[in-house]
Amino acid sequence: MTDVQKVRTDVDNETFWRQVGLDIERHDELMSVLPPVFQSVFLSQQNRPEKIAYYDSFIQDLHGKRPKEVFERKNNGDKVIGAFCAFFPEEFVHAAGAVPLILCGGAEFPIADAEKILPRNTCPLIKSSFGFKISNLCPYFQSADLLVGETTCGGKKKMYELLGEYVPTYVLHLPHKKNDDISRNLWVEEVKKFKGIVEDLTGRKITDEKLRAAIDLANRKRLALARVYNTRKADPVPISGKDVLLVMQLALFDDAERFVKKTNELAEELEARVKRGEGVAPKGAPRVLISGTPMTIPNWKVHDTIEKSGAVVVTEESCTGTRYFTDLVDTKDASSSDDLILRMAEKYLHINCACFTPNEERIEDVVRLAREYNADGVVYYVLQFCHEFNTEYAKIERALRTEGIPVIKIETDYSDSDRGQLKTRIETFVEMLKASKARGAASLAEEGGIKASVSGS
Ligand code: BJ8
Repeated sequence: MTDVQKVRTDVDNETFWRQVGLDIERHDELMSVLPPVFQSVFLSQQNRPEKIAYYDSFIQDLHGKRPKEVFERKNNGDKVIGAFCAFFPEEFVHAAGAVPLILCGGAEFPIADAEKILPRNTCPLIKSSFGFKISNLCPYFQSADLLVGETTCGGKKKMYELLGEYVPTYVLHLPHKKNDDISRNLWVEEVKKFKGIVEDLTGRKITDEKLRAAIDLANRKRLALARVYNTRKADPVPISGKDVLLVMQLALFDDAERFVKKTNELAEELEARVKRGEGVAPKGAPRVLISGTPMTIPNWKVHDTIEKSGAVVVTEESCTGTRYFTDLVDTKDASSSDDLILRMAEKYLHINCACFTPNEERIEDVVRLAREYNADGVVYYVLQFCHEFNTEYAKIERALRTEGIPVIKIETDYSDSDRGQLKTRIETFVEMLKASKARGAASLAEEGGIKASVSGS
């Protein structure tokens, strides 16, 4: 980058946004919606952990401080690589001293622009992501030197072709059958190739030493998130599902080292709360697992509706949840660069995206997580027009019903038009969970009474 192209970051936000080419008027309109929503969804909650303040302040200056940091890195010669999926091998990006960002759109605002090019009956995540770029509404998007897509669902694949007309875009070839050797080898080769692409873009060699350090960093991020999630197994739950969703969403934007530090601090506070029996919802409140498509900023409506109905979200089987952090890259005994890449490729192939066939591991995972987190019910969340996750529901529903775990499917988009309907359906579901918990408690008490009278007679 030449001096002429440098973006000044020691300026007010509006000056910064002008420099990076945002459509200021529309951007103002977009950002004006955020504070009241954030107030109603997050700040109105009672008894939040203190350490959540870091994530609040990140959101409150979402398009200011962090994008400026990213442009500062660009000014210093580092590249920025944006992606849209949990399959993005961020380790290579860290190892090359570049900045990884996940750029999935979670807002309704740019969708009308996207629909001038993309079919209306496309998943909102795809339309919103594309819309943010073509409408110049996102400073993170403006920073990207390369975008990385992947061959997961059909809608994304075709959108990436169009996105490539605006920003250089590389599409990772992800096979759709994970349990055969041909697919596995293809993916290993693709991951290897991607390493070369990052090296070419950055002009920096990814040595084994740098790659090991980057793997360690990404693993520490996953472990910090797992630590937070682990505290949610307690009853009462020490943190709301909304707050954890916020943490997850920022894992995709923040500086990785800082994020690890802040998230471990949060986990420490939550662990202390669990020891004291302190929670954000009353002990015994219905516990909900959300399973399905990812939720990116500012897509908070399902968590918000569930928690305002008197239940608490205790985990998310999602790429903005457990699918993002569950597996680590195991570098033990890896003796060569090829070995490290193989371990990385294997870790990523364990992500149970509905684009795979068959995908039995995901079905088993949902049941396992429901048990582990002691969930009373599952909300299966599908973004409209996502055929992969929508179709997979049939098998998940069957597995959950066999286990006696109630489930409801919510298919929605980013608009607020179905808020009322959503609220009614979720409230009914939560009432049903409450009633079934009350019945369970009554029959336990009755059983206890019988046992006491038998032993007393
Ligand atoms: S690994 S879940 S992040 S693809 S919701 S765009 S699948 S039509 S987001 Fe995903 Fe990677 Fe899979 Fe995870 Fe398509 Fe479905 Fe939309 Fe989706």
